[in-house]
Parts: sequence; structure tokens; C-alpha cells
Amino acid sequence: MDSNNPSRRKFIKQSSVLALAGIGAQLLPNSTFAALQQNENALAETVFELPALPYAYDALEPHIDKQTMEIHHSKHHAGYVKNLNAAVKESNITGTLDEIIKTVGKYPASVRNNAGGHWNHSFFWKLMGPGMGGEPTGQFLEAITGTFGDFPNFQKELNKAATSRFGSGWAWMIYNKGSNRFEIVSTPNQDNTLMDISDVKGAPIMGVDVWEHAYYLKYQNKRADYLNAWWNLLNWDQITRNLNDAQKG
Ligand code: MN3
Repeated sequence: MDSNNPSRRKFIKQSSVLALAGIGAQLLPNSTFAALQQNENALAETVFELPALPYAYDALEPHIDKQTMEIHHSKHHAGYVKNLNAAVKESNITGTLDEIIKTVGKYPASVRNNAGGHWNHSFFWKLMGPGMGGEPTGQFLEAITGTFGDFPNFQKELNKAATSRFGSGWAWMIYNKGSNRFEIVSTPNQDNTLMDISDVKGAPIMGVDVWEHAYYLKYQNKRADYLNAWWNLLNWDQITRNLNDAQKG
């Protein structure tokens, strides 16, 4: 997850405060040191960044068009990041994205919506890539055949969750460690199954954005057509890594 980035950035900044403390004690006049430390403390607040897409905007053509990808990443996802930064600043929230997601119930709705938007999209981009799709093999195939029978039935179940989600939201395949089960579920808006407030809980292994902004330019109201195209883009190596992380986590 890209949630490592913000925590790493924060760690570096906090380390530089410690480094400054050492320098300050030895070399700098107290007033200069205090000013520098105050400045560094201000920078140590939690700041999230839009991750680069791991491919070009037109790389997923013809299944997802360039304009949709560009608006989705540079406007929608960027907007969640910008609004999340404003929301955590306003409420004085620190922590990694994963930490915020897991305890989101104690924060204002703006944090829930924008932290979810940032987490979900960062996860979603990595599930796809050009020249991918086809049928999964190996460990992931074993996982789904054990639970859903075979790959076509797994596709049918995930498509059903995605098409029957009313309004905006996401459909997911998750791993619930407590019950040691794989499940197909959906969540409304920008919620996900890691959130403390979610009715359904588990670690996402794969998921699909069914907000209209994900498909409307090319597919208009035909969500099912978008889903059929989306299966041609799936990066099974990444999804298998997610499966391993979920079972370890
Ligand atoms: Mn979206």
C-alpha cells in the first residue's frame, strides 16, 4: 500500500527534528534553534500525497479510456488527497493512512470519506495494468476455487456484488482472518472493509470502483459493460501479493 509513503515522510521529518535537536544544543543560539524546531514541528504534521499511476493514462485503452483515467486520477483521487490533508489538519489527526482507516469511526465524516477515497484508489490502480487480465493461476486460483467453485463463478459473484451496489461504492473480494474465509462483499461511498465502522470486515484482496466517475464517459449507464471490460486489465501477480499480505496480516 502507498500508505507507507506518508508514514515514511513523517518519519524522516521527525528524524530531522531529532537531528536538529542535537545540532541546536551544540551550535545554534537558543532563539534560532527554537525557531527551527517550531518550523520542523509544523512540517511534522501528517501530509498525504497522490501516488503516481503505475502506467500511462492511455495504457488501459480500450477497456478504460484515457480521459476517464486522467480525470479519475488527477481530479477525483487528487481531490480526496487534498481534502484528507485539510480534514486531518483541521482535526489535528496524525498517523498513517492505515491507522486512520482502522479507527475512522472516531473522526468526522470528511475524514472517513477522503481517507477511504485515498486508500481505495491507491489500492485500485495497482490491481490493473496493460496487457494483463486472462485467468488467474496458482495460489489465487486455488483460493477462489476452494470458496467459489471456479473462476467463472467467482467472476459472476463479484459482478453481481458490483452491479447490485445501489448508487456509488465498491465491490470487494476480502479475506476475513477470524473466520479464515474469502468473501465477496460491497461497501457504500468510499468505505472499505478495513474501517471500524464497516458492517463487513476483512482485508481487501481485490476490488472494483463502481462510482459512475469510473466508467460514465465510455460506458454511460452500462455498469455491467464496464465490469466486463475491467476483467481484461487485472494484474494477478499484484492480487496474489495482496492475498499473501492478507493471510499474513
Ligand atoms: Mn473512483
